[in-house]
Amino acid sequence: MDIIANFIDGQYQTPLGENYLDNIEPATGLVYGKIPDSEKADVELAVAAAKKALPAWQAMPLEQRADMLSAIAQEIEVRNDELAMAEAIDNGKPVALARIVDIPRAASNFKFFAHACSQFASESHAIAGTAINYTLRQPVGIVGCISPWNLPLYLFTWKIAPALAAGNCVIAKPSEVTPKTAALLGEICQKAGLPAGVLNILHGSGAKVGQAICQHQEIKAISFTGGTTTGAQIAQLLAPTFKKLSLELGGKNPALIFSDCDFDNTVEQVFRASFANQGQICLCASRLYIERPIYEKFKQALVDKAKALQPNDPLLDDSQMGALVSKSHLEKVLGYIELAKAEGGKVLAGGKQVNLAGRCQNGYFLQPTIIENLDNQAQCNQEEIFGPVITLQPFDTDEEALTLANDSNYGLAATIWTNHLGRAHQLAETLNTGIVWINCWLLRDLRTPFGGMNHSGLGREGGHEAMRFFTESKNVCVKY
Ligand code: TXE
Repeated sequence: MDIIANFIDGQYQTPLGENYLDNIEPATGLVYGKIPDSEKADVELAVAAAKKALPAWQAMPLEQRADMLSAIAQEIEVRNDELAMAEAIDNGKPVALARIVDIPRAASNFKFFAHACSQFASESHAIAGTAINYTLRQPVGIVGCISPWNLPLYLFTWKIAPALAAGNCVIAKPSEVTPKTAALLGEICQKAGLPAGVLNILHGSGAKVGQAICQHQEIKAISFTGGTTTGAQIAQLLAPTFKKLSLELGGKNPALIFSDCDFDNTVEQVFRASFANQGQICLCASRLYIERPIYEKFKQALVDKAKALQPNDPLLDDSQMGALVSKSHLEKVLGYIELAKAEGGKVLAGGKQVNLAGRCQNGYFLQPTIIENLDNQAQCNQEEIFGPVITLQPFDTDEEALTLANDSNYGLAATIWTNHLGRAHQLAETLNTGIVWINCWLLRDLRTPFGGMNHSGLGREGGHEAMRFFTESKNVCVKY
């Protein structure tokens, strides 16, 4: 049995209440570990450690702080295979995907912000002949980072790295569904020489330890990625405290596919955008709008590919589609497929749970699923399913495509597939999403603003946006 501990003050520590939650392997449905069911008292310990560490961390020369973040990145790279295997066991994602995407990206997050902190600058504003203003950007202090289960180490480090780079001490909580790689990050920080208390990692449920982190008076900012409903709860909880809050929430992302697209490449890329990580990425395409002249051909190409993609044991090197993260999540996604049928949808491919033989016979596997014939207002076109399920709709004009795409409460990411330059730029300008990809998907430059509008969140992560979030700006005005 794999028993995880909290990482507080540079040491692994058992939860004060000695309570644990089960950790289940999605590919087998079996309990394979225990994780701390931490509570308020554990948060107090972590905050005390962070408070003690804060003055020295803030006073540390920038170059030395950057070197430590680089050392963490290097150690993640050294342990790539081990971390990828841990991620695949914990999350159900294909180990090959974790090896080339999740873990390298976690290392890049630390590498990127090790450099970003040395490039981060603030402004000055002169009042000619009278005065000069300069802006100081100072660390917030102790901050909380709360992350979800879909890209466990990748999203955990996407928050922690800029928070540390900006000179904060961090109390971080990974999802209780996928805690394993976050737990290993403690060892990595020890090896890299990160001072005790600078990063503290607490495990447990959102309702208990997550909420206690949000409510702690000495934690001055919360960076959260997860469901929209949870985001709304946290926003409500924090409103009277005026804490800084960054929310990266769900999406219901449109893909606009035009007749003049590069057909084969678009099929390939849109398929990946739909089903990568079993469709459990907030950026995945889920509503596909296809221009009528190529609708049937494009649909058929997607259906053929979906039928050829079989979920398999994620620990096998050649597995391209693993298990959904949990039984309850699988049931939720299956529920949406039933709802789609009830709403008049036609299932063109997939739609069923897959029972594999052998060790994975009780795993949470689902066929890649394609549905057509649903109205844009159908629940399955308006609510985030967060699984390997996409819907298809034809359109006739650019205006119609835009109207359909923008007809959503969410506003995270959109993709446009066309060779018409003017159309692509014009649509990019008018789509109500925080991110637009043209003829590509998930091509990431860590300097760019990352996040969504409306129900997809509040604020932006990435590059200097993240450094600004994790600092307080103070203007100093000097009269001549
Ligand atoms: O998210 P939760 P879950 C979406 C997706 C998915 C849904 C639920 O639709 O089906 O969210 O996923 C912690 N105070 N996304 O259940 O519950 C929790 O412990 C403080 C989109 O994982 O929002 C975990 O660490 N913390 C998404 C984190 O919040 C709380 C990626 C996320 O949990 C808390 C994943 C509380 N009251 C899911 N309640 C994306 N956009 O990337 C929970 N938590």
